[in-house]
Amino acid sequence: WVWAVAVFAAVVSLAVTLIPRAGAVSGPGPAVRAVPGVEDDGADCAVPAPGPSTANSLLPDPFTRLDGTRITDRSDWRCRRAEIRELAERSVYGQKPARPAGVTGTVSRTGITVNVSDQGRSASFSATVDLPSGTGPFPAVVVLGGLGADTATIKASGAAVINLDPYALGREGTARNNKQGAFYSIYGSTSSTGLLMAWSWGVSRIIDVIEQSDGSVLRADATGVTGCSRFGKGALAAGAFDQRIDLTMPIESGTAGAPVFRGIPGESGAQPLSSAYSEQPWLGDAFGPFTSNPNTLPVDTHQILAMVAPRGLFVMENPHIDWLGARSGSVAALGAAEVYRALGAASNITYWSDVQDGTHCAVRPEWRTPLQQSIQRFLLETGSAPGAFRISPSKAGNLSGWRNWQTPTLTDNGGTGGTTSGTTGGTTSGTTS
Ligand code: MCU
Repeated sequence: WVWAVAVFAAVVSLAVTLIPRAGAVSGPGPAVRAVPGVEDDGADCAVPAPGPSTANSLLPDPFTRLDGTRITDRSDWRCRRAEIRELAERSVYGQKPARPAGVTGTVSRTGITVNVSDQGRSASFSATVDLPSGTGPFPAVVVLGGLGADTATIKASGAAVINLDPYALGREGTARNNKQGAFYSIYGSTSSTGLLMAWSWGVSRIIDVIEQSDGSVLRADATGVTGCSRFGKGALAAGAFDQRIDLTMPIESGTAGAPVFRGIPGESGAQPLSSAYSEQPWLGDAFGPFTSNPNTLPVDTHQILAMVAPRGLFVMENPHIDWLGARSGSVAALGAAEVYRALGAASNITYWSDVQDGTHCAVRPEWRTPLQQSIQRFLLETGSAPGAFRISPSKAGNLSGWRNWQTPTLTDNGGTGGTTSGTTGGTTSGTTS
């Protein structure tokens, strides 16, 4: 029924909120390129077994480790991220298996095929490729589920579009104990891993195949991911759990996407946690107990967004449909922006909910320029990131009411965790356009 709501949603937006990016560094910033070939760049980190989590009505501190100490250097983020990853897998999404032993496939100018074998089982899936004009090789943006992505702008900006049907990886409409699709053909129909992580795993396997190709069509070192609505939830999971993805762009993702879980019960009209958990098996089975009490979650989505840091992140939201929880979405992005700021990469996160058209998953003129800038910056390494926070006044959350931690000033002795050489990050201020 969210579609029906969209039709009646207000289309006149209010005045613009522009939050200047105070605290952004100037001069050479951190590298923003993902580590080539490293999906889980914290696999070597010693992550202690998390203890039982205590109730916390505020957002957990992204900078405090499981052992209670706080990170002090930007390079510490890599292993702190590994802790957040572990908590997010255990409590929110379910486990993402390590890269399987057997991944093969083909990349052509029109499509990608993927064959995976692991644990004695195998499965295949495919995606279509839509190249921009020019000769290539091209960077690529994986579009999950087709909905809402501005593929014309993606291509006009110089990136290929890889259209992936998420349901090939994990179908909807099945019971939690009978999950279906390529992921579950390998890991079992009773896997406790939810559909969002199955979709995310599919994106990772596509990148594996691009890496193995001769590189004449698509560049493996310049990939993005996007999707709208349920596929926006999946796009966020893809970018958070694969450090090879340079640009993550969830659109109107709603509950189980960007919005902080802790904010949902108090946000009028937002899709309840129990509804998102039961509508489809998007979330992992382990999320069940938290639907009635998100305060006991050991993580929240500000940290899941921050797993993307310092890579490119462009969060798009729709303030006209209450169901989409955009106020809680703004709180998540503001919380994640604190991590970006601490890493000296403040301009690598953009949040934009100040849009006119209330239609769910519409292609919007407001997002065209920041989309183009994001592709150019993070996939083609030209120009500068939008680095904007354009929060609709009608759905503007307040981070200060949601935290009791302060953002540390991190030293920069060990490089920024999780990235290698490449372009420099951060420009100084947000956009006013
Ligand atoms: C925002 O994403 C979902 C939402 O969680 C569902 O409740 C609704 O049915 O569908 C939305 C969606 O995916 O729309 C395409």
